[in-house]
Amino acid sequence: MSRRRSRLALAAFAGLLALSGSVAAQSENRELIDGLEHQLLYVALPLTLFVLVILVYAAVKFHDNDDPQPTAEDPALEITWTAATAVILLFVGLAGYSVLVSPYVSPSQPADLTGDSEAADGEFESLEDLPETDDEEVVVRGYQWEWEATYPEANVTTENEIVLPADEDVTIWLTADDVIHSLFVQDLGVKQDAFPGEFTRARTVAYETGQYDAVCAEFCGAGHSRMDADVVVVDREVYDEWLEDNEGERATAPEPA
Ligand SMILES: [Cu+2]
Repeated sequence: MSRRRSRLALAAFAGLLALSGSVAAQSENRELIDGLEHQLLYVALPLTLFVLVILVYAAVKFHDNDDPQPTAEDPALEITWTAATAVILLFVGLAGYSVLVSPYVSPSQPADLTGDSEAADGEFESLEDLPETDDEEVVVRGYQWEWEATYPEANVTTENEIVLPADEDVTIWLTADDVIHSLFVQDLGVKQDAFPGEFTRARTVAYETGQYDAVCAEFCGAGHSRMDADVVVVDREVYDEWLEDNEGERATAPEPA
């Protein structure tokens, strides 16, 4: 490759890296998901270009071929593309799997945590039934069409606001009153269904303080589209102080510093 061409290739690669975003992820989940998307992009882009080039080449070269011939058999070529496809699919599968098994993306659910394989979903109907975790815990209840968050540690409640401490493992215990809802916080890479009469677990560690949008991602009736909430991530000290100041009360979220 000539120097100029290799320089061009380098510049293109650098551009791609810049496009793929060097911005720090807001949470562990987001970082894992973004990383996977970039890995898949780096595989998909050259493949797409490769197919396009062959397509254009074939269209230009054969566009006025009056005597088309059947393709000759070429076992070596066929084995090569079958093996190459298998390798690529294996990579995609492994890359996806390595994100799926993360304890943040797919946290252990109540029945896994108790280690009781017999435990049915319905056995975790109240907070007291839930297994202990080492995480900071918030209980989020979805109902038509609001989200209510409770912080068991200080019995504080917030309406359509979910306050989380930054840089801390957080478990969100989700449940619903009426129909199935789903808490989706895109910027934090969190999405988990909430079912009536049982608890599901979402988990994350948020790295950036600030305010994030949460929406309901499961169609749940006429008010579904306005079933949203703010996730407010604050420093640990702010979080603790806020809990203390509002013990046993309904509160509004602190300012994200
Ligand atoms: Cu909903």
